[in-house]
Amino acid sequence: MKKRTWMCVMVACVMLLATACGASGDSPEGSGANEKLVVGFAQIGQESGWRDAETASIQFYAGQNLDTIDLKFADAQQKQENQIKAIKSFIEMDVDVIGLAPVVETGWDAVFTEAKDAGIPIVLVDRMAAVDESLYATFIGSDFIEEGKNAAIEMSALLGGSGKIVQLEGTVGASAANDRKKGFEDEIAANHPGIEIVASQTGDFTRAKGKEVMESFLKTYGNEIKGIYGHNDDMALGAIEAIKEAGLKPGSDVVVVSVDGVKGIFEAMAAGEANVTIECNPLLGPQFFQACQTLKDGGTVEKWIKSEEGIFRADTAAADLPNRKY
Ligand code: GYE
Repeated sequence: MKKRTWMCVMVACVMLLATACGASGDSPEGSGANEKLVVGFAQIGQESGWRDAETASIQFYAGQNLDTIDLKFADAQQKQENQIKAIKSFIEMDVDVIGLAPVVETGWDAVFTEAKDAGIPIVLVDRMAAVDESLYATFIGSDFIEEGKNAAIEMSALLGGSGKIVQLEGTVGASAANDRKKGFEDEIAANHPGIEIVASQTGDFTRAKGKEVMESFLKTYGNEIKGIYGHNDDMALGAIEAIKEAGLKPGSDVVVVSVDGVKGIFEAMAAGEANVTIECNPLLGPQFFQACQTLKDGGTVEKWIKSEEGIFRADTAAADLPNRKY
């Protein structure tokens, strides 16, 4: 071969190599610059209006940013084992970040360690996991103890400091249930001696179970019950149905305090059938993806990205309703 032909072959080879490097993202300088953020999200399920709003927020944000975000979404149908399976498959796919709303608090150490060993950060969304801080990057969500405490203060004020009440707890073992119970009960025990919690049972954060459990409470305690505290609005809405079917007036005969701030409870408050909701923000999509991007870029995020939330009462519910986003 002539010298010129050799030169051409060599130049071509170098160019090919350069293209190959660029395509695989191996070149140290350009690495990741044009790549999408690949995120796996292991959702709990569809137990409540709040959960649906959170899912919508995450999917909407990803849908608006299809050119930069690739979202792999899994619905675990309330089962921890399904969430663990989803996390394992995200690890296999080598996603950039894994998002998880842990259905229960415990039992995550092994799979979180697998993610850590694979170099994939975990972002906890809306519920906490009881693991060492080194096993997750950040928790984006609310202060459930504070929510429970506020619910207790509101309940006591509605009842003038005394009366028998019942509690509808969320999913057994969920951080949102554990802490909303603790915050509420600690505040009652410390500062509201006239309030007596006569019964407390899980309604699994669903409207149907909330109704069922309230029916059984009403059978046992009848009109002795002066208030119900629901760990979420959906269970409170179920309880409201049960109270009405028992011939009592929710909102007055039995006061209703719950957590979330979904539209349904604002409608109930505007109709005089519920009294207070402690807001818990489900619209976490934008914050979630921002944290994921920061982590992908090698930046650091706060260990707890706390939601800012309010307390809403029946007297302003009709005016508040048009402004509610979920
Ligand atoms: O309050 C409830 C939902 O984890 C904060 O889960 C969330 C809770 C929310 O099902 O409605």
